[in-house]
Amino acid sequence: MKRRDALKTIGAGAAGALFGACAAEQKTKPKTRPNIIYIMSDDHASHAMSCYGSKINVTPNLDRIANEGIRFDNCFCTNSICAPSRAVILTGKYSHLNGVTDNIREFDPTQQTYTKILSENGYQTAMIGKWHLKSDPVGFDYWNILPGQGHYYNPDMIEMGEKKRFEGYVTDIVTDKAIEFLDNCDKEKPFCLVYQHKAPHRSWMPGPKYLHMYENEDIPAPDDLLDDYKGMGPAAHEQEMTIMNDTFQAYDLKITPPVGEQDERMYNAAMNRMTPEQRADWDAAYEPRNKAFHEAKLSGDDLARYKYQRYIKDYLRCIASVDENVGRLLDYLDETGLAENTIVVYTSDQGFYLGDHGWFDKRFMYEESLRMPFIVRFPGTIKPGSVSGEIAVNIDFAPTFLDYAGLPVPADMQGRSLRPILEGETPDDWRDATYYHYYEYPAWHMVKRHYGIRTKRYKLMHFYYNVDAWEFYDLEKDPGEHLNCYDDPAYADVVADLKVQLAALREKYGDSDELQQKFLDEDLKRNRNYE
Ligand code: SGN
Ligand code: CA
Repeated sequence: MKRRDALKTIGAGAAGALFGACAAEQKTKPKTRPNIIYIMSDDHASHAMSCYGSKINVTPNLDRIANEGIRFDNCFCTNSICAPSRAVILTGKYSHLNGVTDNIREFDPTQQTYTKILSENGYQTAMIGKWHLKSDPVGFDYWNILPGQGHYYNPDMIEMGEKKRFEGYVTDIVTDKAIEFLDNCDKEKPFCLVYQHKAPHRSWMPGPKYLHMYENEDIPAPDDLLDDYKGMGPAAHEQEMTIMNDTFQAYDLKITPPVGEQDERMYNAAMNRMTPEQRADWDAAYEPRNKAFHEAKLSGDDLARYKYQRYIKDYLRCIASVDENVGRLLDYLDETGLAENTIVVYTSDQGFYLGDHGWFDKRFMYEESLRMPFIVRFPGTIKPGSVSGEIAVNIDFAPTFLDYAGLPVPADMQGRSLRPILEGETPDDWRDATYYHYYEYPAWHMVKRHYGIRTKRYKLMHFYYNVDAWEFYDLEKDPGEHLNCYDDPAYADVVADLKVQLAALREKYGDSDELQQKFLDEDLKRNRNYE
């Protein structure tokens, strides 16, 4: 007999006794619902994590999560940019439905989010670190956020509406606050902690401990660092995100003096936050490098290779702090015994270019920025060392957390719980393709508006607005996406089939030409202020 039927037959009095027994059991074993710690960094590409086979750095603490849990090799975002990805994750819905298509639109805080649902159902919820959704966080019992993009040194934080400045390095401070929350939370109730780093976002300012890391080393560069985009479409040619031409010399690469008014202003704004001691340590690291640079008088490809080194070393130094601090949090969970009943996730809001195609930044549906790192640990439930190649999407995160909290997934969330995959059983009807749509153009880096489909093997994209260009890549033969085969007759059938699948996905998720035109019209009317 099912439990529900048993309750019917034994009558109200007996049922009351049964529930009483449950309550008594609850007292001795109060917490069966798991805690959730959602760790997200900003712009951390999976090819800069050793558990994903990085050729350029090691991340021993992040690797602990993957080794003791599961690593997803095909986790993708739906719109590779910061605020949009965060809005998708909170709502479980695509940008065209949650309203945050770009970094300019504000998140409507009245809409449903998974943390609101958890909070309404007995979870203590907290949001600490980078938020970036303009409106104040809602659905969190406690929040303490970095305003906007946040600062690396001596950051301001807004704690439940009150702004304060903290001395130190942002990654350390955000972790201190996360651990403080864990220390102070009610041990009788489950919690969901959303702990989000600013690093390694531009302008890649390393913390004091890592200023000299990689000093006398050369970091391997990707083969296509000097890409000429010959086999690619117009959008790849017309972007503004090459390390060579689109980084600011002082602000990004720390090569002084600044070049131009904007570089000077942004560099000074970042540097002027430092204390004299922090500044002295910084100068001791960068001044000798800059002296050598000016003496070397590099140009052409040599200059591009040099700029890559300056860029990637600072990016990786920022990641070293993230890795160290996540390790500190994992140690805390071990020491307090919390590790056992806590789901720990590590991801990034999107991927990033690490000199691939000569680029930094993200936005494109090409692999490096489409892919998100996604690793999850839940002792006793997820088999250590698991790896999944299934297509996971950031719309799935909210349903997954609700599922583990024992709550129904609202029908209007568009993702699906990853729980069966986490536990080693992929449902037969799991998706075999994902849909993508990027909107922020014209804007920083000038990546044209586009949407597309990615299956396990192929990718088809359509760039629109001031261009009408299709690109198709066979990822098995061309994983680096250098040869657009859209017009290759050998792929005509595959392309035709992908177009049908793409139309079906647009329909399924409620996207359309009319809707994208509506967003475009609104965007063009707005006085754009890039953020
Ligand atoms: C800033 C950066 C851009 C970056 C956007 C969005 N410029 O505007 O390079 O693309 O953030 O990044 S900066 O010179 O001000 O650093 S996102 O991760 O927030 O989407
Ligand atoms: Ca980001």
